[in-house]
Amino acid sequence: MLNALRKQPEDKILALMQAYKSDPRTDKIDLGVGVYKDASGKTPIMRAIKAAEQKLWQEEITKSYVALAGDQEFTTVMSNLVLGNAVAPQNVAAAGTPGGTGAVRLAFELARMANPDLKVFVSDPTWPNHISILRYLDIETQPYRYFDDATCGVDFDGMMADLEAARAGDLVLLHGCCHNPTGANLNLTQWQAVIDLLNRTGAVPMIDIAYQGFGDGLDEDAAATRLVAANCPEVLIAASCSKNFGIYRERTGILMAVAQDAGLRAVAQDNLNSLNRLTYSFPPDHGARLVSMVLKDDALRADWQAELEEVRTGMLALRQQLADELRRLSGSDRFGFLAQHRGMFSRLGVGPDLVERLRADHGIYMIGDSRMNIAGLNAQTVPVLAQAIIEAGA
Ligand code: PLP
Ligand code: TYF
Repeated sequence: MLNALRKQPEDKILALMQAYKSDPRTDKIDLGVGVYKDASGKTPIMRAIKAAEQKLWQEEITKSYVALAGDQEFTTVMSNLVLGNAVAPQNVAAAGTPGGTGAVRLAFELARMANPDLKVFVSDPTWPNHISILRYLDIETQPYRYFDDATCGVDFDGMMADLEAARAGDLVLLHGCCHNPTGANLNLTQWQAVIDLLNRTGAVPMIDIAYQGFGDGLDEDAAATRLVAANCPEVLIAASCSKNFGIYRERTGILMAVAQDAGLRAVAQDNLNSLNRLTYSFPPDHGARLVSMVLKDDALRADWQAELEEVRTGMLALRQQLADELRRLSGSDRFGFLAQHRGMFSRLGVGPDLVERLRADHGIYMIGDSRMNIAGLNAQTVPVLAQAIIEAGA
């Protein structure tokens, strides 16, 4: 049987992570995989998470199964964190998942259970794993224009024109904030126009929010998701706790399905429970429990928010420094978009040859589409990167 298997296409981001690891140069710079790193290059365990973990170790008295949808407390605190009071809690079905990836997969499977002819509209470009999962599930995908190469901002007219083709029963996948891989985001006026279009066509929005707190702040980054949830009859929301709680390997995420009434919510909840059971029975609990403990304890929550804020403003400062440095070296403002982009990533907007020269000649690793992880920089390496970008011919 095993001899019938074929090698699978690799994930370019994870492949680059390996290539970086095996590069012997000591002055190499990793702007690849989307993991937050502090100025010393480490991915710290957040203080509040460490404190919650200690408390949990002391207080936890059983590791027995929890529930198919995971711990109720986790789903409650997370729907508060993401949705605020945008929708009535009795209309929200939710299930814990292994990471945001698990939630994305669950969302696609749920939508396909409802509509076997499902089509999913995805931004061009989007997180490559969206495409890989959709392809694996044999779900039709329809890219919509998103990134404007000329301005390195959003091609909003192109996006709206392409989304006109969406129909009832289709899903339109949107990044809640901090678009991966481009860093370019819609403003709230544009979000409202997308909502109007969705309501006119009957297509259902699906929001992937993996970087809440990395852009403009916790509430600011959730504002678009809340606007959609409050104004569309239905929405699927896949949220990840990997980045904003720094618990990548604990595999902590959630899928929420906002329904029009409690009856539809109950059916959605039953299907989410069932899909979890069919896939892995129970979602992981450790990370979810830490998140609940942090969000429910005033002191831990305040400390978490303070540390997250340091992470966020640190990345903003690096963006500004890089934009300033490139303005100085290039004598133009054509890299000004770097300071406008939000989140961990920016697409630099240069070709693959230049990306390859940065890697080969300077040991600077970014994804082939010129996505760079801003958190891979520090105040000392920003000028090195800026110089290399100009030297490489940008
Ligand atoms: N969605 C987006 C847009 C992402 O960038 C990521 C990256 O990690 C995820 C989902 C999933 O994250 P995880 O499964 O690690 O929680
Ligand atoms: O885009 C990134 O770099 C992060 C991490 O299959 C990641 O989202 C990358 C690929 C993948 C899972 C996570």
